[in-house]
Amino acid sequence: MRIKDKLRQKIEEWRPRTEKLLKEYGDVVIDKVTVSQIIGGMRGIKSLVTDISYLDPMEGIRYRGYTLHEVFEKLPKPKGAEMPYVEALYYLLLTGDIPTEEEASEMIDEFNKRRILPRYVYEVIDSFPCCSHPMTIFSAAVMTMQRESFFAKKYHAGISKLEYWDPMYEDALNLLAKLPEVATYIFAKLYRDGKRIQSNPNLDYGANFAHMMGIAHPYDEVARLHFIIHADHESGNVSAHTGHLVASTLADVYLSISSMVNGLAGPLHGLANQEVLRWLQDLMEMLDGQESTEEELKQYVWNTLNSGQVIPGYGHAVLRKTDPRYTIQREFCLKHMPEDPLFKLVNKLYKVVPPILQEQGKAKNPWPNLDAQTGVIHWHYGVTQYDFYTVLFAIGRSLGIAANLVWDRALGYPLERPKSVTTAMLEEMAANAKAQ
Ligand code: HAX
Repeated sequence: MRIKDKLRQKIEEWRPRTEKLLKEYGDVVIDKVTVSQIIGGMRGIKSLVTDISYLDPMEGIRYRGYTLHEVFEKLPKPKGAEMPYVEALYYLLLTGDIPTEEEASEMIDEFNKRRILPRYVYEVIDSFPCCSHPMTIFSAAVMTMQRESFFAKKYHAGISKLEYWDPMYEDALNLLAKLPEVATYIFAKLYRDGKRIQSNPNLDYGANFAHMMGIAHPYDEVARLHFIIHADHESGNVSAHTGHLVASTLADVYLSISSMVNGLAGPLHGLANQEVLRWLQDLMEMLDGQESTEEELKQYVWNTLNSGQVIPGYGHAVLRKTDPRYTIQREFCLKHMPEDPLFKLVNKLYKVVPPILQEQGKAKNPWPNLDAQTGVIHWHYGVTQYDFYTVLFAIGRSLGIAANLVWDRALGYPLERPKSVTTAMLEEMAANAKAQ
């Protein structure tokens, strides 16, 4: 028998065992967790500590105890701007305090003096073969800079554990400051003329990103908005958890953030924002420029579900209400682009999709997550290359993960090492536990 045929046969024999475990023993408790939690991606198991953010299923995310609306209201903003400084958010994530104007400006200086990208990073980006995904290039560019790691050098020189956080702090700032330049050069290479727009040291993080993208106001507000709402979602989501997991081996910030970018690049996680746009574009094409009726939208949603696919931008592993990150973006759209056809379509879908997911009865959360709205805004401002959207997510998420990594080192969180069991062991443990 050919190897692959043999493997297929074994997989088909094995699947009913996993299905039976979930169906008949899902609620059985083994060592304080249920069989369905052991098999089902460790849902809800409390096994991580972070003080940077907390996700309540009904309320959504809080950064350092502040709701997103409070964060947007309280953080210092550039003169005349609607959205706060990204640097001020990083100050909050790192210290737990809302910065004064002076403290925010100190953080802006810290970012500013670390912006310059080593030449070899451009060369690495230049060397990627055509059709590489921007997230792949972004991850590689971050990893390329690992040779700069201050932590790695200090560790090899023999530093006290109590001081580990200090070089992590330096690495984190050094990397974060460079991400907009990395991302916008990837954008220029893949989708523009390949020429980079020089960074402007007089601009804040968000405004400089918009400037290097070559997009006018209010895209600077969009950049600040997006970097802030994507920054953190407590520690159990795949990207944050990956960053933490890799760092738990005492890997440096570059290795950890590059790994988290890879986790973010999966379609069930950060890549969902590009999937939403692809799905919406297919729908627009089908509508052929005509206004959609509610019936047509319902049919389109059902067709997606009946073909075995998920509705991108809907559902969540923790949230059980509309994601406040969706709501904040919706408020931005209502203010700045209420007549945008794509936004109007997303708004209509907000009414149509949840009842259908409820009727189907599978998704525990039928409400939209942040990815349902993100791409629509970038599309409106001319970034129609939807493969790029997750790179913006990655810049935002790096802020939260970097703050977590500094604190991971400060508090000396150990190497992660959960325990696995075999299917046969689980079957036996589940049967014994059920019999008691
Ligand atoms: N459309 C169709 N089916 C869905 C669904 C959706 N949007 N959301 C969940 N389901 C299905 C699941 O696929 C699962 O089906 P099976 O039992 O056949 O495996 C069932 O409902 C139960 O899933 P769940 O417990 O409600 O959700 P999970 O915690 O397993 O998964 C996901 C959470 C976000 C992955 C899921 O809701 C999903 O696939 N959504 C669409 C993709 C998406 O928008 N991802 C981005 C999420 C936010 C994020 O992390 N951004 O980065």
